[in-house]
Amino acid sequence: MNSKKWIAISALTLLAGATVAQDPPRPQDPPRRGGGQGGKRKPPQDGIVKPSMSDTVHGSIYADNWFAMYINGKLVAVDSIDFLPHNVVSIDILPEYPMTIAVLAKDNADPQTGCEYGKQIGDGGFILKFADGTVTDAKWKGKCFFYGPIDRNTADPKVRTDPLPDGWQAPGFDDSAWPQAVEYSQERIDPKEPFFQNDFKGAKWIWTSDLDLDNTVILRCRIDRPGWKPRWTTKPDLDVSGPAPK
Ligand SMILES: [Ca+2]
Ligand SMILES: [Ca+2]
Repeated sequence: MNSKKWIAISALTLLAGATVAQDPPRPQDPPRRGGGQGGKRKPPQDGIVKPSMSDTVHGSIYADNWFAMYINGKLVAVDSIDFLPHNVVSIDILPEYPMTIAVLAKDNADPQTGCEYGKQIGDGGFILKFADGTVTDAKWKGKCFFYGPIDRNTADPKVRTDPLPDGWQAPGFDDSAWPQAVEYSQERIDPKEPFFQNDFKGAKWIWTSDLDLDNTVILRCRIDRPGWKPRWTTKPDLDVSGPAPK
């Protein structure tokens, strides 16, 4: 065998070996489990029914200027831009009813003076719409915890602050003595462009009674769906109440 022929045969042998090596017996693909979307939904295994995206509800929120939102006592959304530009926060939630929504909302205001840009008085505003029909309106409760400048006195500004009550985020918190939220017109709020690019139809702008001087407010609402039961049977096992353990 001349050397050229030997090289050709060796190359063929290597190729054949490579072909065999690339084609090992394959285990069968594991069956899909749970309630994933796409294809036929398999029957529940071991009585476990997992929620899917079709069980979730989309929501849009716009705050002038910032908010943090709790649902059924859990933190679910924080406005990712604290001041400017004004933005819409879009979220997906897995609803469970009765659903208590508790929002901490803040106008841009200096904690010492209640003013912004030095000596100016800014105004607040909050609006929310969920695809399950939940909207902000005067049925919500609202209370102010940071007010000022008192008497609109920007020359010698004074403010009044009250500590947030313990458990204000919780479903069981008693807000029965709180005033109703106050609705404001879109003209009064003057929302910026992102508002018009999202669906807020049917929702009202709300705040507490003084849109200018009430700088930090809590807004709360409970949504009831009598007879509602979750389609899914799984419960979270993880603890998301604080930062991950070190
Ligand atoms: Ca203000
Ligand atoms: Ca503002």
